[in-house]
Amino acid sequence: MTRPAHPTVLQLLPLPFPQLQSALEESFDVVRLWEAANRQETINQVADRVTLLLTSATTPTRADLIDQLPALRAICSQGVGFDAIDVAHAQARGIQVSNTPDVLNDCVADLAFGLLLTSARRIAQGDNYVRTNQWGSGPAFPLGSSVHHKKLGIVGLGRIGSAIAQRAAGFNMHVGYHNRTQRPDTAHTYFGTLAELAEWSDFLVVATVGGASTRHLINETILDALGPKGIIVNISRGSVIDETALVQCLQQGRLGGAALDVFDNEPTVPDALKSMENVVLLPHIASATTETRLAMANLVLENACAFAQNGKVITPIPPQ
Ligand code: NAP
Ligand code: 8YV
Repeated sequence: MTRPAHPTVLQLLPLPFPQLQSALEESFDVVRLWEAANRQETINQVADRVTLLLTSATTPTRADLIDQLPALRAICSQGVGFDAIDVAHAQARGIQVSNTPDVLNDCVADLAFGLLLTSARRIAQGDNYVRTNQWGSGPAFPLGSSVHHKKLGIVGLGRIGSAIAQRAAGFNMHVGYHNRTQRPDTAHTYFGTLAELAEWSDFLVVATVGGASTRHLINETILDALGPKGIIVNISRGSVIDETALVQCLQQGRLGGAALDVFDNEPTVPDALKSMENVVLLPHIASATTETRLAMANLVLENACAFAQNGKVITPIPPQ
């Protein structure tokens, strides 16, 4: 089969660096959908010739869009999570789907630790205390919790979870984890149920996948098992935690604190969470450094180019 010299790419959002966007446009016939005045009209005009779709982990890429593109052969996504993409639907049609695993592990793990330290050591509260001139005039700053030598539970000891465990070693922490399957390649303590892990943990970091299979995995029972001194950190997906239960447990003092990078209905964050001092909130920035986003975008481009050259993406998502 001969491949067109400049395959047509339907791009849902720009690559985050101008030089990479230019490189893409040198090798492909690019349809910049994010700029389209009428999105549906643009799709209709190019649908028959689009072989490649560029998207991201946080850009909905659903079956209804995929089905409008009869010539589509590959989807390249920026980011590792794929709960926003109908991967199984695409794969059933023989469409390859790639993501950007590994290049963001360290960055996301760094932020998970940043969140844990910010919550346990009250770093954001301390910053506010100084800025608002309470230091020296207001009430004494409350004591935090030590992080070193404590028990860290990791929900999802995968690529990112393992990078979090590495960092915990530097803090002399004890690491336990819960996956559906015990890993043969680690000495960290395995817990067959999430409730047992939460009961054991001082801090619980959520690093599992998003999507239907993990929706509300962290519910009231798990939060109660973590308890009034426990802190939950989430860098995975908001859907993994039942936000209503989280708010209730925090309001009733049944959970010590929460440090969250992700939410169920981004960018909407429940007002109740915004009003609590023992909650740290970030706008989904765990992979958002120049270095990491450059590595991710480069990998998207490499996947697109590999597909154009030899018909195969280089970091495919396994069959779903
Ligand atoms: P990964 O290597 O596939 O790891 C996922 C882990 O979750 C695996 O150890 C898996 O083990 C476990 N798991 C899956 N389903 C589970 C379940 N039902 N119960 C318990 N454990 C389960 O993925 P990764 O590269 O580390 O990425 C993890 C997630 O982080 C991504 O999917 C994404 O949602 C999120 N993420 C967020 C950001 C951000 O900006 N906040 C950035 C990057 C990634 P088993 O299969 O044995 O269960
Ligand atoms: C980004 C993410 O928000 O990789 C993921 O799963 O959630 C994040 O890295 C996103 O992919 C940015 O494009």
